[in-house]
This record gives sequence, structure tokens and C-alpha cells, in this order.
Amino acid sequence: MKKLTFAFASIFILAGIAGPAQSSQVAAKTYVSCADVLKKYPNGVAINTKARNKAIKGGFTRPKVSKGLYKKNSKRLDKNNNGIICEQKNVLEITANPHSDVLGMKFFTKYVDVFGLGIYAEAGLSDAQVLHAAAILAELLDNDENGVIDDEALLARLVDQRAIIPMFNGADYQPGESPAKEDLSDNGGQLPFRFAAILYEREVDPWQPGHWGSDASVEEIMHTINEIGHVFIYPDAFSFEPGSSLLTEAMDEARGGRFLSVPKRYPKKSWYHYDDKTCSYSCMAAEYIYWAQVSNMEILNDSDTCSGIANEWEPCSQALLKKMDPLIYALITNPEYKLPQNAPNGIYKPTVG
Ligand SMILES: [Ca+2]
Ligand SMILES: [Ca+2]
Ligand SMILES: [Ca+2]
Repeated sequence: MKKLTFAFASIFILAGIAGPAQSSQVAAKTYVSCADVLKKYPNGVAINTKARNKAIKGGFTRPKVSKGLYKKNSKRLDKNNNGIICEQKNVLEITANPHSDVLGMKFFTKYVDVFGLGIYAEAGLSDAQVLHAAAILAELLDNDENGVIDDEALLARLVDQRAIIPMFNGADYQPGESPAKEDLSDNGGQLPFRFAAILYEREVDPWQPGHWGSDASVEEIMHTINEIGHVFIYPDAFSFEPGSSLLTEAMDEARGGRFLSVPKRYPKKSWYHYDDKTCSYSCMAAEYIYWAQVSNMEILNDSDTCSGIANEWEPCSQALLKKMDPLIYALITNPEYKLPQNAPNGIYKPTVG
């Protein structure tokens, strides 16, 4: 369903760009702000192809060319006078692995720098998949997409720890598919980087951002940010150890008790009842805050997902979360902690001048 919707949307957008009649026949419109322009032309508008090509070379996304539109709006909206109104910086770019000489890192061939943090991917990942993960990371750290990191302390911590997101060929539990995974696990002990989660090629779907069962990018990247970042910078709020934080206090309510290991049966009144015995208390806490955050973002709010995850997690919408689990809702929406509130859509394009 989601895929179909997207296909139609793309055709529509393509038709809009390709339609030669459009710009010549329709009178050029006046726009009051870049926000307005970007709704219609998400990459801005260039005066001519020369300005457009120069912009692309300079690291901007491909603007639409329209002399009429440009002239009508350039006075207000091309402040830097480069022939483009509301140009968008293309901040995410795939380059070669800058650390292929580091032990355990040589099989990664694609790299994206996201605010100083690294996405490292093996050759089996498509560029679209790698850029998707990079966009999700950027969207979770600059969630209002204004080009400014939402929580400087969080980014400083992640950069200090040299947090990375490794992306491997194939799927989990499929031996022999990923040389990078084998090499990294053989040499992980000496790695100068830290990671709390990994992504596999077959669980990254750029067309269904965060969708349960299709795209694990939001989940795994959120785990990384929370475990390496939030737990450390706001320990009273987010620490994972039993009885240590507002998070674990809320979780003990959600599970119907402070269970250091998975109980034989969760109490009836519980609404978080994950039964994987290999998942320790702190692992439970990591999963719990993830469920709460994506419920709050409304990523899980469709009937297939809600019934698919009900054995583990019940409040699958923001409204249910608010009602059933007011403690965690209050915690993750508390502006003091600057947690991301908007669902990432896999597109990160902060507005420039
Ligand atoms: Ca400009
Ligand atoms: Ca921001
Ligand atoms: Ca976005």
C-alpha cells in the first residue's frame, strides 16, 4: 500500500518537473517565503541551467530552472544573489571509506559523514539505502530540520565516543554473506569506534521509512543515539540499570513490576511484555524507550503493525501511549531532553538562504 502511494507520488512529481508547458504558460507566482517556495519546488528555483549546474557542483540539490519564477521572487529570496532562490544544501554525500586502514574496517566501501558521525556500509548496500540511513540519523539529531543540531551536548557525546552505524550485506543470522561483519567481529576489541546497533541490507527500505517489518533504520539508529548518547548525558532520566532513572521507573510500571529477568508470565495489567529471554533488563529498557518514541511519532499507528507487535507492546499510537503510559510519555516529550518528536521520512534537507 505504502509502496503504491509512493509510486504515484513520484510519477506526479516527475510529471511536474518534466512538463515543459508549465512554466511558460502559467504566470510566475510570487512567494512570500522560502517555506512556501519549497512546498512546490523542494530544491529551490534557478534562473537558468548555468546557475543550476554551478549550484549542483557547489553541493546543492538540483533546483528547478525557471527564469520567470526566479525574476519574480529573487529580490526577496535570493539574498546571496547566486541565481537561485531558496537553494538547498546537499549535506549528505557518499564518499570512500576514510578509515579502511583501521583494523576491522577494511570491507566497508561506502561512507557518509553526518555531523561528524560515520555511516559505514559494505558494497552490497545500494547508495539509496546508505543515504537513507544517513538521512534518518540527521533527522533524529536535527529533528526540526533547521540545520542546527537540536541538542549540542548529545552530538558532542556521540562525536566524542566516535559513534558509528555499520551497515552489512545480507541479513541477520546468514553466515557468509558479510565479510565486513566477520572482519569487524574478529577485530572489534581494538576498534576506535563505538556502535550500539547495526543494520543489514535486507532490513533497510528507503521507501518505507521506519515501517515495522520493512525498515529497521529508525529503530537501530535510535538505539545507537539513546544508548551511547542519552543514557550518558541524562542518566537520571534515561539510565538503563534497574531502579536508576525515570525511564526504568516508567518501565517497571509498564511491565507490571521490576523484573530483572523475563517472568514466567507478565501481570495482566502490563502493556510492555517482551518475552525474549536473551534480552536483559537494560536491553528491555533500550527496547522500551524505542517503542515509546516511535509510538509518539505515530510510526506504528496502522492496524497491521499494532496487531503484529501487540504481544510485545500495546500502546501503538500517540493517543494510546498518552493514556496507557503517562510516565514515559511525559519523559520523552519533556523539552528539557530535546528528544526527536517528528517521524523521520528519510529526507533531510535543511533550508539555507
Ligand atoms: Ca541564493
Ligand atoms: Ca534543529
Ligand atoms: Ca525529513
